[in-house]
Amino acid sequence: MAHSLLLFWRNLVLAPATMLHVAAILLHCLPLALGQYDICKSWVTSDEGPSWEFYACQPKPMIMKEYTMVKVDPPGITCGDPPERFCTHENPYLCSDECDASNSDLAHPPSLMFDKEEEGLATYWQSVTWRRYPEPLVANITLSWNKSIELTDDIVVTFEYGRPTAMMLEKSLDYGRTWHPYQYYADDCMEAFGMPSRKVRDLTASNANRVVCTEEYSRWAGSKKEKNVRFEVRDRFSIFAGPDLRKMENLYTRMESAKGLKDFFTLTDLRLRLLRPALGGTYVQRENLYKYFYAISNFEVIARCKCNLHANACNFRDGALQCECEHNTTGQDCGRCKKNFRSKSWRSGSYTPTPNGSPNASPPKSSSPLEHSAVKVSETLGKSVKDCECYGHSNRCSYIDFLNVVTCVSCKHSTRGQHCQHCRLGYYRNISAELDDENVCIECNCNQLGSLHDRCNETGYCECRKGSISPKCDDCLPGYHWRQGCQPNVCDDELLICQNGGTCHQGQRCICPVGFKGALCQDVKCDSSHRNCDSASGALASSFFFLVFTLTLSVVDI
Ligand SMILES: *[C@@H]1O[C@H](CO)[C@@H](O)[C@H](O)[C@H]1NC(C)=O
Ligand SMILES: *[C@@H]1O[C@H](CO)[C@@H](O)[C@H](O)[C@H]1NC(C)=O
Ligand SMILES: *[C@@H]1O[C@H](CO)[C@@H](O)[C@H](O)[C@H]1NC(C)=O
Ligand SMILES: *[C@@H]1O[C@H](CO)[C@@H](O)[C@H](O)[C@H]1NC(C)=O
Ligand SMILES: *[C@@H]1O[C@H](CO)[C@@H](O)[C@H](O)[C@H]1NC(C)=O
Ligand SMILES: [Ca+2]
Repeated sequence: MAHSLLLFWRNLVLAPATMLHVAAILLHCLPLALGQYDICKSWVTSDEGPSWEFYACQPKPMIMKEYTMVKVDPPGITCGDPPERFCTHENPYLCSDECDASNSDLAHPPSLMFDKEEEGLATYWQSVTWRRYPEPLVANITLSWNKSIELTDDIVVTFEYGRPTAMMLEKSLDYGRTWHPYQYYADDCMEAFGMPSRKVRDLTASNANRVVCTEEYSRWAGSKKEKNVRFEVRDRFSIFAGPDLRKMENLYTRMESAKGLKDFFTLTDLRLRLLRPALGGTYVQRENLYKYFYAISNFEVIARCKCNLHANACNFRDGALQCECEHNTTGQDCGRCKKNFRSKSWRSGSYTPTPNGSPNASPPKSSSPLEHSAVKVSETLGKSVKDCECYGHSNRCSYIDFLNVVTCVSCKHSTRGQHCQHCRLGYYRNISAELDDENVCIECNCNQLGSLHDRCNETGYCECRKGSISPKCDDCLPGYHWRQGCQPNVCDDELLICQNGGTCHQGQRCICPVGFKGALCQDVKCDSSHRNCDSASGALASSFFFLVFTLTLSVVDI
């Protein structure tokens, strides 16, 4: 068998001298074919004794219609309530068929899209007829798995009584919160969606995840002959894996480097938007609307649970599909490290290197209390690690395992960054100095009172508070004076002039002559020796207004 051969070869590598006492036990009795990624680990014996060997792994494809929740919109779109007659394009004047939701023999509920089809007897969901023409007859069929799944084969929707002349497939990656077009279908793509018609099998490596409109599944061919509408997963796979999908490792390698490609086949929900039913000809016959409706007998979705290459089994538990996670990972998609494992170090398993990939298991938490940040794995003298380039501002590097990078630690001379190549906050780059110069970073020196914070831009300019100006924000704009930062002037020589002979002191206040007060010395001061000054000034003011009033009146008179 393939798996025993492979294990034999592994042991050969592990223990070339003593392979005679080799014993290999497979935990999972699945055939381990090259590049199938269907076992997570195996128990191997070598010179050092028996131990587990771990591999990247994924569950087998499943018939996903068995696990889906379905919702059909709008309410009342399913036929039979009230009971309704319908006919077919083949027999347009023999409208004796009936849909009746209250009679199990004549009902066509949504569940009939997902049952097992018995030979020769199709069971199907059916919509109401187009009795409200010309209002469009539209329906949404939404399939939800409450789990990320990865398509492994074509989606095939089987229509009885003719395929729609316009529809689209949408998908969601976030449990139905957002939706994205997946494929458009029409007998005339340009007319229905303003898109050119394409065939998926004409796509190439550079546009394998393009969303297209196709006319292949919408033309009228007699309702009995061509019933299926496809979302072509295999055609897209074969761009990389070759015809017959023999070189799946090429596809997997490609998915490893192009995340968009992998995500293209991943979804949590699907929505079929039926936009116009089969017409059976070019025009809608308004006098016989009983022959226009949708009927779907099967909705086939073959996919595997997305388990991030950390599980080879996926089971229906607690109302949802769940990955049976290995490699010390957990979660519905094995998207986290188990408790007591360093969760920051979680990584998806990878298909590469072929044939068995890398498990990228979650490493155990170190017992040292300093280690819980999961940052430092190894610390070495700068010169001894090839990638430890710090431009002379440090001679030590750390390896951050979850990012897989080497980074300088304790950068001196006010530098920071993976290679100490940036200036710390509050410093800016000295353009006349090289990166390895001690003077490469200059302090911003922003005036604390005049600036918003102590950071500056690349030319050393600080960000000033209202009223302050200059590179360090230590000067004031006209109309402001410095007093613990720039304050708006109370008086000046232009607009806020001190009156009645007062003088402006540093923009802060008017120094008023005896007998006057107010911010601009505009008021007469009243003291005990001027008893009547309030009423006097009051009288003065009223006579002034009287004067203005009479002047205005006389202007009006003229
Ligand atoms: C079908 O779903 C789309 C969004 O995907 C929505 O805009 C539209 O209103 C829905 N139609 C019906 C009939 O519910
Ligand atoms: C979806 O799955 C989660 C956990 O896997 C479960 O807690 C939740 O109840 C499920 N939601 C529905 C609507 O079934
Ligand atoms: C998971 O953790 C257990 C216990 O610490 C350890 O024995 C095992 O090797 C770990 N598995 C992997 C794949 O790291
Ligand atoms: C900028 O670098 C040059 C060259 O090392 C140095 O002479 C100069 O003093 C530096 N400027 C500041 C403001 O530190
Ligand atoms: C820095 O800020 C000053 C003042 O706002 C501006 O004139 C200068 O162009 C800025 N320099 C850069 C590199 O953004
Ligand atoms: Ca069926």
